[in-house]
Amino acid sequence: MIFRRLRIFLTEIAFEAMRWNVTENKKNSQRLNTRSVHAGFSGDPGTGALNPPVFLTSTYAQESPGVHTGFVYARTRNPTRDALEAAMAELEGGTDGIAYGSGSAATASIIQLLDAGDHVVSFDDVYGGTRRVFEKVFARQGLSFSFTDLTVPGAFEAACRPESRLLWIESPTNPMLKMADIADLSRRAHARNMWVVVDNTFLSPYLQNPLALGADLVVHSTTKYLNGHSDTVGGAVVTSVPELAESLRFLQNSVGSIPGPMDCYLCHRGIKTLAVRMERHCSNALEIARFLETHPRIQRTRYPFLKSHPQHQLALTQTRGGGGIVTFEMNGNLENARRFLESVRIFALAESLGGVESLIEHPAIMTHASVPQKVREELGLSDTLVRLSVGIEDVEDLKEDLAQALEAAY
Ligand code: P1T
Repeated sequence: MIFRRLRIFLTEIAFEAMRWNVTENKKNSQRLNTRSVHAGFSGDPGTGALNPPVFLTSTYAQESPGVHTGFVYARTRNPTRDALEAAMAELEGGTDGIAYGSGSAATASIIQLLDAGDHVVSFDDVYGGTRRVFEKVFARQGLSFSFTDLTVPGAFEAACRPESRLLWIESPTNPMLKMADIADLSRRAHARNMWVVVDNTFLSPYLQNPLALGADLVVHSTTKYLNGHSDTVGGAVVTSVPELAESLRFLQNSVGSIPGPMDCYLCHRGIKTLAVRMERHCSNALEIARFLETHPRIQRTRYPFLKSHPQHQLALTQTRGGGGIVTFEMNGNLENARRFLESVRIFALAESLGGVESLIEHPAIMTHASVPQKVREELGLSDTLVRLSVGIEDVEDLKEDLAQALEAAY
């Protein structure tokens, strides 16, 4: 009996030591590359293992009813998930990270913080699935949503109502890469007692930290750059507001939209190379954007670090890089776009983004098919709009691939 209690006590100390190390790392304010490698786990105190163990368990034995190690049931807590959540919090500069089974589950969880009757102001050009869950799921439950172009001065105020509680920003947006001034909008939303959420999926914490700019919640589809290898689906929310963290933890446990331990491990492993991957994504994407911008078959190329981007100056001050996504409109019609997308050899024609391999997709038919056609037209999601997720391959190979597919498309 005494040994078992001692074991429980030692386990608690070990996990506290792990957390303490994480806090110390944060205090040291290490630089981004170092933080990506070490965030969330500083070695297993028992064995010295460098990587977090994968705890494949649904439950934990208790010494006596209510006497336990702090781990009771795996929906509520799992040490492998704890490590990923600590990493996310550290990278985004928040106090609390909460992990989910998908980015969509993370999005839904934030909306579940609201009450029937509340109103959300959202950027108009968000991921198709985000608009879908707002309009097709939560609107049925008494919440209302307004979609507005946050790049237009005064558009935010015009969309607000007395019952507005939340501002939803995606920056850059999916797929048009519009950018919102997070610091300015956060000030204006806070003046109206609204919470500010930023979906930071497209840039990752390596390139943009919304909490430092004034946002209250940052949300990620970790499926993308954080994992980086296209082998898990996951999501995360980070905040420094205790009240929001507590409510999100309660929801995570009550609704149960958690990731499994193996997926947490894989995502955390991916994060270790986030910094080097993002550097290559950015340099490859910028070069491809410049190549497309001068290509005779391309009408318009969008990339935040091109001088022609409407919010280029904002991109330079708000972010540390343009990211890996490039969107462009081709000349011609849907048939040309189809032939182009069928002709690529290195780029894979697939939904998703942020993995090491380059992907290409047609937003109107694929990722944003759930957006009503009228709205797609208003946003510019035309039949000839193409989105690239530029991977980390040799950029010359990627340019050659796009060039030959453009040749084949007409
Ligand atoms: O796919 P999931 O992990 O559930 O994440 C949803 C999501 C949330 N936010 C943004 C900005 C996203 O781009 C996504 C998912 N997007 C795609 C699958 C896509 O191809 O655009």
